[in-house]
Amino acid sequence: MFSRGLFVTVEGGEGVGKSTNIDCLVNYLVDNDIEPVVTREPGGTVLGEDIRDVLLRVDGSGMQPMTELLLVFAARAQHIHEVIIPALDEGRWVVCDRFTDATYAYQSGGAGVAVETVSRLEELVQGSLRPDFTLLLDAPVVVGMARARGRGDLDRIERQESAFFDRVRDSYLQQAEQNSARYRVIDASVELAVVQQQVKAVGAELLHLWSDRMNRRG
Ligand code: T5A
Repeated sequence: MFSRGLFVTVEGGEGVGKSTNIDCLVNYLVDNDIEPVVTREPGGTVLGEDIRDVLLRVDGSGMQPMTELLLVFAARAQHIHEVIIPALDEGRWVVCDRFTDATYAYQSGGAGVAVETVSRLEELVQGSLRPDFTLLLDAPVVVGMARARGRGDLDRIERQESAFFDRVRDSYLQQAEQNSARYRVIDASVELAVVQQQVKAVGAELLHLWSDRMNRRG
């Protein structure tokens, strides 16, 4: 367990600032001599990025929630095998923009797939792999969607109705409450400089966690 690297995921609704704050976190880590593998879901591999295109393109295909769920896990299976496990096995940190908590939030919370169905696929595809630490960037849906719209055209998932994103947010907050040891929640609706101060504090906490692990390894 302790020879393994650290698996950090960053979650949140649409446009809350995951990409922006992952950059901030990664810069902080690099300044402190940690060079993480930075990746994302859906995606992170050639095949996974192709699946991402299928998932997000606006083509009126009427994709079913179960189809979406299986595509997300297909991309994840490849990502785990090609990128995440090899990096963790080398003792490296992995910082991943979304992981399976997003599936619970979007496919289950948002689209209504049973939680048990997601959890069966999670066992099947991931075995015992779970994030060590998850940062949830939380903001009201109107705030995130305004930022997402400000950035350009909305993709297929971003075009869901706002009640869908309310359910996504509720699911994330519930997951954070149920897994409070692993989660840190940051209010991402405030000024970016204030958010980033807290992101750096999370970075410092991660470095402590890592150094404790290293010390226990001896
Ligand atoms: N999905 C994913 C599933 O349905 N199931 C799954 O299992 C998985 C893994 C793509 C989609 O896939 C779905 C969920 C998604 O719909 P994505 O690309 O990670 O996933 O999702 P997005 O939320 O669309 O990611 P974005 O890159 O679009 O948004 P970010 O990264 O949250 O936001 P960011 O950093 O690009 O910021 C958006 C804008 O806001 C500004 C930024 O400068 C930028 O312009 N901003 C702020 N402005 C003011 N104040 C702040 N505090 C700000 N923070 C950022």
